Amino acid sequence: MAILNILHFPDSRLRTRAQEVDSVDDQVRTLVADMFQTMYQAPGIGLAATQVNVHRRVVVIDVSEHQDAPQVFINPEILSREGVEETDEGCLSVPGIYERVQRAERIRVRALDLEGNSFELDVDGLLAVCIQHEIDHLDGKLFVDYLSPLKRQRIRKKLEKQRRHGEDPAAGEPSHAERVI
Ligand code: GNR
Ligand code: NI
Repeated sequence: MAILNILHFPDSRLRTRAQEVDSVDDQVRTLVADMFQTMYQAPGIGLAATQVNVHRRVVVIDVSEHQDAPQVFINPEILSREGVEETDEGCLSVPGIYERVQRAERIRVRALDLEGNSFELDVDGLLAVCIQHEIDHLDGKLFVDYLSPLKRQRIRKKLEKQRRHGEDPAAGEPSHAERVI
C-alpha cells in the first residue's frame, strides 16, 4: 500500500473529468487500497481518485466514527435527489477551509463494488453530502465553486500564500489530527 499525494486547489488537474472504469481489476483494487490508506492518514471521510491525480471514476468513503466502515463507489451515479440541506463542508484539496454548501438531502446512488457488481443505495445525512462532494470531484468540480467568486478568490489567495510560506495549510483549527467533518 502507498500514501498518495493529494492535489490542492487551485491545481488545474483537479478540473479533469475522470473516465469511467470499464473493468474492476487488480489495478483498480490496488488504487482503492492506496486511496483508503491516504484518506485514513489525512484524515478525511472521503477521497476521489481525481484528488490523487488518477482520473478514473473511483471514490472511497468512511463516515463512521471509528473509521471502520469503508465504502467503495466505482462509476457512481446519482439516480434521484430529494430535499435541500446546508452543511459545513471541508475538502482535503482545500485544506483548512470550511464553508456552508447546499446539496440534496437524500439521494439514490448506483455504483459498482470491488467485485464489479452493481448496487443501489438510498442515503441521507453526512454520507449523502460526501457522495455528492466526491462525484463533483470526478467531474472536476470543487465545493468552493458553490461560493461567491469573491470568497473563492480569497480562499485561492490564502492557499497560495500558505504554499509560498511553506506552511502546513491543515495546521491550526481544527487540529490536523481531527477529521474534517
Ligand atoms: O474529509 C472530508 N470531510 C468532509 C466534510 C464535509 C463535507 C465533505 C467532506 S469530504 C472531505 C474529504 C474530501 O475532500 N473528499 O473529497
Ligand atoms: Ni474533497
